[in-house]
Amino acid sequence: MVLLHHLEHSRSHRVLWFLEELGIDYEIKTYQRDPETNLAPPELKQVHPLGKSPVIEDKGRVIAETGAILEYLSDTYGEGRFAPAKDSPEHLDYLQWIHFVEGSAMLPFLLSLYTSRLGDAAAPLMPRIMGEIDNHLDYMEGALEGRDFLLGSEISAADFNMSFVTDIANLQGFLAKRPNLKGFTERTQSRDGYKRALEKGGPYRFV
Ligand SMILES: N[C@@H](CCC(=O)N[C@@H](CS)C(=O)NCC(=O)O)C(=O)O
Repeated sequence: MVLLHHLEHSRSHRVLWFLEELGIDYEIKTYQRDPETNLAPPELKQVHPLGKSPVIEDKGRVIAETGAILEYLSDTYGEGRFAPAKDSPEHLDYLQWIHFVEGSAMLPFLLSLYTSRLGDAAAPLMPRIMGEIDNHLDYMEGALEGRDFLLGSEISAADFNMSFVTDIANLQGFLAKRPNLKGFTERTQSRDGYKRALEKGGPYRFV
């Protein structure tokens, strides 16, 4: 059975949500963040050397990285529901979106988070960082023109991965002038599985 090592208030929410929508049996082990540092507890390093979440265990393997976890779960348990067929033209789009999330879109948000701790000293960096946040969000906004999800009318594992970026962008006020991304956020957050994941994994607040 799949075991999810779930850290509160984290990217792990999207894996929990995906497990809910897959409808498979799974176990969840929840970890609390350190109240002062906000870091994961040291026990997570016993699961995977990076000590981060999400991590899953299944069939004797430990799997880290949300994109890889979602691809693995989709391939193993999705029965074709959450990914286009490997020989279809959409599959390459799917791969690009899955990898775009952590490989590209998250970087400017992380830079913003870390440099904000420098106070005024971060000011010279902010125009470039904010420019890159806009660059990535504008690309996503354009991709969602006329479609409900990244690949069209059907939700795919790429959308689950993307939800962490759109949830953060929404919380930070970046979606007010981006109606396609705002709509995407409303569609993802209103799904029953998303809500069940919040009930099972605890509140989800990006800090
Ligand atoms: N690229 C990884 C990022 C994993 C990651 O940074 N997880 C954060 C949660 S949002 C974490 O565990 N942070 C706690 C820490 O660094 O101590 C993924 O997509 O899974």
